[in-house]
Amino acid sequence: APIPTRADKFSFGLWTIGYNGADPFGGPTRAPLDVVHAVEKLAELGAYGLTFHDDDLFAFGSSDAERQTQIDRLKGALADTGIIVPMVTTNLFSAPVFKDGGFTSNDRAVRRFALRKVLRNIDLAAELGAKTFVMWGGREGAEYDAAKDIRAALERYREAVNLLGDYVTDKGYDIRFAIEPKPNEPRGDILLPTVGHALAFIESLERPELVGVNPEVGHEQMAGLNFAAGIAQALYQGKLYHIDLNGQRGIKYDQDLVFGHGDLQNAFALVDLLENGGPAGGPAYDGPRHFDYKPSRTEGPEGVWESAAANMRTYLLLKERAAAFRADPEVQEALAASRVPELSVPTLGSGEGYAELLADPTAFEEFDAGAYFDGKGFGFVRLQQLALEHLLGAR
Ligand code: GLT
Ligand code: MN
Ligand code: MN
Ligand code: MN
Repeated sequence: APIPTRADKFSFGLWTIGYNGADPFGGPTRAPLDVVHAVEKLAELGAYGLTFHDDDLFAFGSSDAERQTQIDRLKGALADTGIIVPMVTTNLFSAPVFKDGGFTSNDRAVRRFALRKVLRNIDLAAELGAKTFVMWGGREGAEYDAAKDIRAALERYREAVNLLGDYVTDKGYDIRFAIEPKPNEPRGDILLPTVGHALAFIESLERPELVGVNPEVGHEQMAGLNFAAGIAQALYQGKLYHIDLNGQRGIKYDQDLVFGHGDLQNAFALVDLLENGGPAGGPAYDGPRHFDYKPSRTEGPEGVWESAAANMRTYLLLKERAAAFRADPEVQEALAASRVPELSVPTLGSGEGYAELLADPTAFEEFDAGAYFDGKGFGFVRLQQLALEHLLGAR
């Protein structure tokens, strides 16, 4: 069985392993998790990184001294274990003041406070060497159509992200931003609900090169979308700056299950894409494999670490199965029979434009679509069954 190592770049949010099991219907089932213990356990299990929100490390409203104590304790644990902080994010959702959002609250004073909270945390991110700053705007949204001027809210979102771009540029920080989409929850509707919405928004920014996406498996699946396909487009657009791996079973509340404990076939396709989808067949993404899951509320402290290990183990098992899939000569033959590689051949010949296409009778006048098709299929079902059999370990 595969053993996770630092080279696998597995990271965890402090809020994930630190989730105490509270939900909208009941209180916590686990005691608070100390950051030093969290770092030690992650190192022991083979992870390489810890990520956090400001409020995960020091409670909202902490004094400067309390804040510094926790930062120093984290730094000590990092130095002792070699764990790094690849990503930092800001909590603009837990404190009651953010009930109508941070960057896009109707209340201007809240928006100014939110920006200050983020700027302060960007300084901490830079101090800890984080290269990515995630922005999940969970409260940026509304329940009621008349309550939010969506175009004004997007303009305020843009104003905020542009300001953050100015800040890291002027400070010379080596930090890029990653917007994390989610369709709903906690808001009835959240702004930038899917990867596609976020990608379009990013192009409207003053420094689009500083901003990419941090897609989460469950969030796209809550919108009924194909996660692996969304990741492929984010990669195609050069915008996959970070990723949140977890599991989700269909269109319902955000489950944050262990990676693979949801749509396993899509998880297989995702790992295959990340690990084997590069130009030469190697990795298409070299950033952190970040788990944003919640240890189930039914688990005690040992279940927290079992579930943390399960995320990494499942990823590595899928990586093994995906490698076997790619290496199987029958798969290669089936891919060719399905003409998958042919899609990479440009539709027009070199130097061809519409005039040449219009002048080519074989493309249209002489093309007998009925005879050409003649009942032949693409063989995609066979290909999918081969993938499934590799996933099941049957080949
Ligand atoms: C929150 C959310 C996650 C985000 C985190 C980053 S916090 O738990 O549900 O999906 O990634 O702010
Ligand atoms: Mn989630
Ligand atoms: Mn979450
Ligand atoms: Mn997430």
